[in-house]
Amino acid sequence: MMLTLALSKGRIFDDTLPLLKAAGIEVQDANSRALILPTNQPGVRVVLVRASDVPTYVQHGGADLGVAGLDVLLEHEAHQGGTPMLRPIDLKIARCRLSVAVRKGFDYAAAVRQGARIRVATKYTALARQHFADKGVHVDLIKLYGSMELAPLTGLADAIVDLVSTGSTLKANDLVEVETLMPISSQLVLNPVSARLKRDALQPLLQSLRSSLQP
Ligand code: PRT
Ligand code: MG
Repeated sequence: MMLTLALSKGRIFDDTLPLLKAAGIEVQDANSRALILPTNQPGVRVVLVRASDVPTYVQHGGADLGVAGLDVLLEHEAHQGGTPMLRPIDLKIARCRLSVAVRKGFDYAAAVRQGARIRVATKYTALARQHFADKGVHVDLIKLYGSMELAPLTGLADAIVDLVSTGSTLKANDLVEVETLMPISSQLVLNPVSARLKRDALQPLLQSLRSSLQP
């Protein structure tokens, strides 16, 4: 039986490799251009997909399991009618936070207090919509696919909702963080059918991952 694990190139791949290694799985040909990578275990392979495609692959069985940021996972779930996916392990990697940021000098508190309509640019439209609805703030959401930081600087938006880690990207663009929606880390997500049908292969892998997370 083959287990297929979906990962995205970049920080998730880089931070997942050591966890897999500690669990006895070594990804091979990691620097090739191939999108399917074998591992030292004949029953485990890795597929490389876009970060935002990991939940889609796992949900529809293109992969049995995957690693996705909580940001990507919750946004995916919201667009799929809110049904939560199975996520048995918080891997605690690729940590950051989802925050609201505005241009330095923009009085966010006043705009919110006055009940003004604010324009918010983000890749996370569902999470942003929910956040501002909970606060009772009227927003016009502007969907972007990247470089959110540019939106307040060009007058496209008053605020952005984006990931912040060190804060240096905001700083370099004269933006300030004014609110945090939630802390983010990467989650192991499981296809529900695989969870049942491939249980015997999955359980030891999940167990080793859990123990490799213990400090
Ligand atoms: O790049 P692509 O469009 O394929 O996908 P992606 O951008 O979603 O992938 P990737 O690898 O950049 O991010 C994958 C996951 O890493 C995200 O879904 C998050 O869960 C997690 N993660 C952790 C981050 C960051 N930290 C992070 N700092 N993802 C993005 N950033 C970006 C942020 O968007 C901002 O532009 O880094 C910038 C801020 O960083 P600081 O350190 O300057 O604050
Ligand atoms: Mg990126």
